[in-house]
Order: sequence, then C-alpha cells, then structure tokens
Amino acid sequence: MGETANMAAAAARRSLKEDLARFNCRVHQPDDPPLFTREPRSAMQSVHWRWRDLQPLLERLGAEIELGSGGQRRTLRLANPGLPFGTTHTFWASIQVILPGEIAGAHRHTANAFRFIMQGGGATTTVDGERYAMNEGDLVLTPGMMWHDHQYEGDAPMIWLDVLDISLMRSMHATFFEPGAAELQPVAAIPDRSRRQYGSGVMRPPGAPRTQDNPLLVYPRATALAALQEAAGLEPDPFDDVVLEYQNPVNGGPAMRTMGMRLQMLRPGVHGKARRHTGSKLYYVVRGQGTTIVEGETFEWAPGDFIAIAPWAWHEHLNRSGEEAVLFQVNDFPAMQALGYYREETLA
Ligand code: GTQ
Ligand code: FE2
Repeated sequence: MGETANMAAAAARRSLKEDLARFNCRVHQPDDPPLFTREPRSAMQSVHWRWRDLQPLLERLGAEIELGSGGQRRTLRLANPGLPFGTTHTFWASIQVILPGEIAGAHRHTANAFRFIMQGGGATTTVDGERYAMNEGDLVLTPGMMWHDHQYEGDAPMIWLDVLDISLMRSMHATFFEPGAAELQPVAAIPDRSRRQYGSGVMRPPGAPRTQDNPLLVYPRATALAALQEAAGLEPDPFDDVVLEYQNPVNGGPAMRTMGMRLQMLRPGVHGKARRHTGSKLYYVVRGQGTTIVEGETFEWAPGDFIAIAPWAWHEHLNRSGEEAVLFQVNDFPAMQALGYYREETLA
C-alpha cells in the first residue's frame, strides 16, 4: 500500500471507531491491545516486608495515631508498590495496633476478615455477640456482614495481623459498611460457643448444621500446632514440607469463602520444589529463618517478616538453618477455585 492508501485506511478505522463509540460500542482493531495474554501478567509485585523495618513504624503508629470512634481501626497496611490498592489484587493485610484500655468499636462490612495474633494477648473480639479471647498464634474469623468489635484491657500494646478481601470486594463493586449502634455489642451468655461446638476438630454435637457455611470462628494456636506436629509424621509435602489448612469442620473445605489460611513447617535442611499458580498469597513468619526464591529473587526471612507472592510467579522455600521454621499463609485460592480460575504449574 502506498502512503496515501495507508492514511486513508487509518482514517477509515478512526471513523468506524468514532461512529461505534457514539452508540457505546467498539470493535477490535489491529492496533488495539490484545484481549488475552498467553499467561497471567500482573502488576502486583512479590514483596518482602522485614520485621526490623515494621517494628519502629508500629511504635510510631501507636504513639501518633488516635483511635477514633464509629468503628475506626489503627492499622499499618502492607501496600503493594505495584498496585494502587491492596497488599495483593484481592486482599489487604494490615497490622492492627491496640493500646491498653482501647476499644475498636463495633461495625460490619461485606468484606470477609480474619485476625492472626502476632504479639501479646488478653484482648477480646466479639463476633455477632460471641466473645473470643485473642492470644498469640490464635486465628479468629469475622466473616462478611458479621458485627465485630475489639476490646483490650492489657498493660502493653498488642498487635495482630488483619486480612480482609477488600480488593476483591471493591473490584466486585460490592462495598457495604455499617457502624454499630454502640461501641460494644451485647455479649451472649455462653462464651466461645462455636469453639465449644466445633473446636475439637474431631467431635461435635450430633445433628446436621443447617448450612455449609463455616460455623467455627476461632482456631486456637495450641490446636493448630498440635495438628502440625501430627502432620510432621506424614510423608513430606514436596513444596511445603509440612502444611495444613484451617478447615471448615462442616465440609472439610477452607475456613473462609474467599481466603484460605494455612500453617506450614519447614524443617532444617528442607528444599521445597518450585511452583507457580494463579491467585496471590502472603506469608507471615511465625518462627525460625529461611529463604524463599521468587522468580530468581532471594528473600531471606526472619520472625515477623511478611512475603507476598504475585500471581504466576515461580517460588520455592528453603530452610538452611538448624531450626524449624513456621509460616502462616493466607491465599485467595478459595475465591479463584469458586470461579474456576485456579491453575498451577510445577517443574517436572
Ligand atoms: O478490625 O474490623 O485492618 O474493619 C481493616 C478494616 C481491620 C477490623 C482492618 C477493619 C478491621
Ligand atoms: Fe472490620
């Protein structure tokens, strides 16, 4: 084609585009970006947050940020530098700081949330009237639209990891939030009801629950660690060494609808196989030291560190130390699986 013919063709394409746009329509033209990529491409970055950097920031937050009323929270958010919002494209992870005598007032929202207690103990959280103690290593769930407030009477600041599927909720345009009528909810006469009913993991009151929704709201540290010790007697997992998922005791599925939580032990000398998958995840180092290699980048982690893994990024874990390492993990696999978008690949 000559120069004039080229210009005429470009003008015709532009004219077609403009005519279609007037009616809120489009057609794919050769100079448009493709609809699909061969494999996932994510702006999310794999990131390592170090406890030695986070700790002074948490102290500053405690000293400089007032905790307001109306359901406010004081949190240090782990912000992904590749994204405008979120720790990953599906969830926000934050470290919540609560000081002696404080109340984080009642509210509810569509986002699903949970807390994994990082340091300290003695706070309580009330979820739809059910009150739970929060102590180091415990996992407490706040499923979507359940009322929740936190109260702390201890004598030193306490911190926990909060994870909410806020980025997913926002991308689904499904944000609802309501402040509570009062700062604290009325508390039911029987404490820890769901743990008394379902918390042993092996026994429960007879009779079928009415729904498949997870009735269990708390997973105490001692229960989770005992299960992990038992699992250490199984054949090792080729990727994760010893790994267990926090389960919905009614159907054996993940504890939350959108987010999966796991506890993992990497024993000294272990070198897990590499894997990549759709969906994102975040590790919190509960104890020990180790290495995670993500797309050729080496993250040397220590207690209190966080590591986010981007979608479809190759990653593998090593423990070159002489002691066991324990990682807590949150992922978005339940949401991905519900939508049929979960895929993974491993090296042969
Ligand atoms: O504790 O209810 O980190 O609503 C973000 C939003 C914690 C909470 C967060 C929340 C909460
Ligand atoms: Fe909340």
